[in-house]
Amino acid sequence: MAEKYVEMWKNLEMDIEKHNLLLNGLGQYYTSAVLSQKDRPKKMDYFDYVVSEVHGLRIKELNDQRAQGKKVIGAFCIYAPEELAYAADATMVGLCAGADFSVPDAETVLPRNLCPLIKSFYGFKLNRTCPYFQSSDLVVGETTCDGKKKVYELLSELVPTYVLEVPHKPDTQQGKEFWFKELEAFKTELEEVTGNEITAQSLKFAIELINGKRKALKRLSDLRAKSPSTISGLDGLLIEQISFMDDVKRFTAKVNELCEELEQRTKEDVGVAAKDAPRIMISGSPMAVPNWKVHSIVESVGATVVVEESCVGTRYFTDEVEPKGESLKDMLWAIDEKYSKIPCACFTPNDRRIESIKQLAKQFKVDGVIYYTLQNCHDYNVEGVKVERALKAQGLPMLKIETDYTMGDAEQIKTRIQAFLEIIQGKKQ
Ligand code: BJ8
Repeated sequence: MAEKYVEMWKNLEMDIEKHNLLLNGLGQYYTSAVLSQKDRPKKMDYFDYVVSEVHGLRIKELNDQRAQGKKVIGAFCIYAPEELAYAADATMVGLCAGADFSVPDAETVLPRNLCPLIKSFYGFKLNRTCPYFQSSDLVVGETTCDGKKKVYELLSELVPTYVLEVPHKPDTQQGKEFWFKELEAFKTELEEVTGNEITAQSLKFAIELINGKRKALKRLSDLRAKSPSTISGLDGLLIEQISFMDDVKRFTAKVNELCEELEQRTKEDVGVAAKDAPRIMISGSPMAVPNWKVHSIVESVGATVVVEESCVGTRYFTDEVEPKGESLKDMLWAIDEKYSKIPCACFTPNDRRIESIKQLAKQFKVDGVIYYTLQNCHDYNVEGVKVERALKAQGLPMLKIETDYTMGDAEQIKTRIQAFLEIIQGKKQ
């Protein structure tokens, strides 16, 4: 891919040499972790193609649109209301934040004992190897965890950054009213950046567009509740990751096509894992592309990941925006309602998340939960205590894994997962 796009990357002021190193590493990792899987659905071809062009053709599409005046808004969190961006005729994309590649660069500025996701995104902007960052006209941050909040101050020195203030008790009336004002302010900011007014009509269109994407992802997720698994957890995760980068309409259509194939597989009883393979839920910190470590390990030892209770997973698509009227205000309130339900561990209390985990465990008939925390992510780490208590009450085992983006602990994690699976097998017998 490199040759074809060098000019474009140069125009985006990327570090070409470093970026080549990144692409080579990613290509090899993708081949060994993803392409090597057996019996993948045919419709995964499209998603493999997207990944092969994720720094190429997709970036060209975005920049061709920019040349015609359309803006690109980069984001890191599912609290950034993408409906508003699309209503302003902009495109929202997820920014690079899931690789260790950029962490050493970040550590020349940031403290080392910080969440790898935060170090990763800051490093990607610093070392100019993320074409999504380089193509963004505006980056949207949010006051969720402290690490992110403070790093956005530094990030704003490198790229125009707008920070949404998120209420930390979003379920309260006060929280909802506060968030409504933030949504109005973000709407104004987007109108200024894009030069386009957000109208009731454009917002309605955007809500339907994004609801369509969430519906397709939910359809795919619900299919993963069937046994045997018709698609690997790793492929399921990959699609959830791609949802933040690809063209929304095309992506939605392709996910629905894949679902049709999986429905057929279910009818024919075709699976990618053994019928009695332990069914695992991964719950915790989000896994941005190319963070495939835990899924790969779990599935390499004979279990199957059936659901991700994560922002790259169910927290993103469980609820839709459901306006109760046609006015702009009605729709903004519907966005307010939907986003207030995202059970991020940054919020307090966060009982909605515990309830959601219990419900997912039932729906997906899971045998155990792997609680995944990125190092120094205090919110998810501490909340793990309550999650473990709730699962214990349901008789479900939980394994807590705290890790970063390096592969140094892969063998150790594998050993722990194997021991966890033995406990599950023992319980089953
Ligand atoms: S809504 S989970 S996407 S904030 S892992 S950076 S919390 S220290 S990413 Fe998140 Fe939005 Fe919440 Fe979801 Fe901080 Fe934890 Fe790192 Fe995190």
